Amino acid sequence: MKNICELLKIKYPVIQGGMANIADHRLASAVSNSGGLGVIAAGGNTPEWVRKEIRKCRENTPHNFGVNIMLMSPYAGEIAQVVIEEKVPVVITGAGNPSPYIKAWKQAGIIVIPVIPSVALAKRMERAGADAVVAEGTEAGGHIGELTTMALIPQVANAVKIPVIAAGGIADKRGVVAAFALGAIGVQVGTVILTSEECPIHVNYKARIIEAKDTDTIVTGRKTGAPVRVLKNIMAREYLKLSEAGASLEELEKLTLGSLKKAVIDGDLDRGSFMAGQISGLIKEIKPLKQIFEEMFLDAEPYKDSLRIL
Ligand code: TUI
Repeated sequence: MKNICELLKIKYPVIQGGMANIADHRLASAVSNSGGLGVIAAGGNTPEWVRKEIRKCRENTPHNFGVNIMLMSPYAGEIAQVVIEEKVPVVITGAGNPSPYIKAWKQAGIIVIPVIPSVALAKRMERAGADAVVAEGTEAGGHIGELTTMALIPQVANAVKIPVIAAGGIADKRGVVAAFALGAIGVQVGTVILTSEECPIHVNYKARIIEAKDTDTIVTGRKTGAPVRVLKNIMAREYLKLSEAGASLEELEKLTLGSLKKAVIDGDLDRGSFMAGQISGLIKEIKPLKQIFEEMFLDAEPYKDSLRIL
C-alpha cells in the first residue's frame, strides 16, 4: 500500500515530529484532530508517563495517533511493551535501531515507522518488517544525521519498496511538493508545529522561532556522537566553546542538564535548549494547526503523481 493517508487513516499525509518534553497528549490529540498523525513523544519519560498520555490522548481524539519511542532512552524496552499493551495504532522510533522490537510490534498489529538518517538503515528497517520509514535530513531540529533531505530522500526512495516519508526542512507547501518530487509520499514536520497555536510550549520558544533567520541554528554534540540542532543562544555557544576546548562528556552533560525543560517550560532564552530546524527562518506567524495543514496541502497532492519519476 502506497497511500499513507489510507495506511494511517489521516486526512493529510503529515506526521507530527516526536519532540521530547513537548509532544504530550495535548499536542498529539490536537494534531490528530486537525487531520495529521499526532504523536506522543516518549522522550526520556517513564513507561508510566507514556501509558497515562496514551490513555488521555484516546479521550481527546477519535482519530489515529502514534507514540514516538526515543531509543536512547533507558526506558525504551519497557515503553516498547507499553505500546503493545495499550494497543497504540502507530509506533515511530528515533535515535537508534528498533530491529529488536519490530517483530513483537507487528504481531500486535502496530504500524511501525522508524526514523532513519541513511540508506543502510532504511534497508535494514525494510528487512526487519517496517511498514514505512521517515527519512530525516540534517536540516531537522533535535538529534540529527549527516545527510541533507535533498540527498537522502531520493536515495532512500530508490533503495526500498516501503513508503518513504520526508523530514527535515519542510514547513510549507513548497517543502511538501519538493518532498513528493524526491520520491516521498508524505512528510513529517516538527518546527512548524512548534509555532502552532495549540503547541504547549513557552511563548518565548515560539517567539524565538518566529524571529529566527536562516542561519540561527547550530549543532551541538557532534564530538560526543549525539549531534543536536538547536537555536543559537548563550548556552549553545558555551557548549561548543567547552567542547572545542576538549571538555569531558561529564562537563558537557552538566551544562545541558535540564536545558530542554528550561526552554519548553521556563522559556529561559539564555540557558534553554531550543531544539528547532533550519527552516525556522521561514516561519513568520503563529497559526492554528488546521490552517498550517490546509495551506501545506492545498492542491499539493497532484504533484505526488505528476512529479514521481519512480
Ligand atoms: O530522534 C530524532 N530526533 C531527536 S531525539 C531527541 S531527544 C535527545 N536529546 C538529546 C540527545 C539525544 C536525543 C531530540 N531529537 N530524530 C530521528 C533520528 N534518528 N535522527 C537520527 C536518528 C538515528 C540515528 C542513528 C536513527 C537511527 C540510528 O541508528 C544508529 C544505529 O544504531 O544503527
